[in-house]
Amino acid sequence: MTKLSDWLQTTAARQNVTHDLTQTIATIAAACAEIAAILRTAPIEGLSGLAGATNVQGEAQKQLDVVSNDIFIKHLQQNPDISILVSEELNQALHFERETGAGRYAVACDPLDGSSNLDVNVTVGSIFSVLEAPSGVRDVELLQPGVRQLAAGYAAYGNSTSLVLTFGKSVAVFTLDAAGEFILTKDDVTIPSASAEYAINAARERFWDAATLAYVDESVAGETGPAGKRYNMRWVGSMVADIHRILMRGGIFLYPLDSETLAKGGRLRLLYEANPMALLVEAAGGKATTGLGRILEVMPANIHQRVPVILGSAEEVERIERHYAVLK
Ligand code: AHM
Ligand code: MG
Repeated sequence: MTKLSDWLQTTAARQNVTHDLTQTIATIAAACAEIAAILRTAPIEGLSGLAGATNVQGEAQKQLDVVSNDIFIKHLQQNPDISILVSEELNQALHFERETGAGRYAVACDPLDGSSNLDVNVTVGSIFSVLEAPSGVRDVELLQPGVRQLAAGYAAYGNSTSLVLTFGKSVAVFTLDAAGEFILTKDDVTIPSASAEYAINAARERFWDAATLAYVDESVAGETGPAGKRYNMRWVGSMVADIHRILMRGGIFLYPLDSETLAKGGRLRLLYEANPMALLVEAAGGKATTGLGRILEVMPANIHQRVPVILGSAEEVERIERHYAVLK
């Protein structure tokens, strides 16, 4: 049985990861373990409702969105190596007071993604990304393309709590035990390059572009169509749950740019949704694209920037990329 703390030590040595960075991950993991514990009994505590506020995205905040965000703040501010927090629930980046020279890292997170699934007891998650922010004070340092992420991951609060981590080279999965300790349960995750499962909100078909329409038409056509095999469609509506399935057994996740999200640049957020998932998927041998280019190379213009997201099994991503190439 390998504990997260032991794994972080050996990985630090093997992958050239600094002690400070592994401690930053340990801090985030502690926040996720606390969120997992609160979710388990939230309906009994009366924490299932709306918080009565709207976040910067214009979305109604759930009480648990606010609670999870507060838990991230509480844990991160205790770690002197972290100077900045970007959160889906905070309009502005939050700067922690640090002594000069401390606080090399910035954390971007969605403290509780998929929170519309809370009422129905379906998997939700926390997504996070760690960036270098040497000055610790300048927001412009947060506007880095995803290739510069030092680490990324998510916690999936499902029938068990999984913590999925990468420092950019490989992907490891940990499971939270009854004592609140994360135990390594899968190392070196590889996404199968071929798959016959796709995930998209199909009710948005009327907004789709030609590439998405062509990709889905081919998939629906099954074994007699150009894709030559029968597909299944799965859509949890929690990005963490959909991506976790894809990391474990392959598939493709699509939230493409469509006529309704065009003005905003997409639906999902670059810094704390798309980039961490893209880093994980690429580290596991998959691909992650906006349709027109690699997600990890998109230069953010602001901390809450949105982006089209298509990621998963390499062969499936390449199939839709061929349709986008025709459109270019
Ligand atoms: P959220 O950050 O407000 O929870 O929204 C993100 C979620 C993702 O988890 C999920 O993939 C997507 O929104 C679902 O979108 P839709 O409502 O179109 O199905
Ligand atoms: Mg969210």
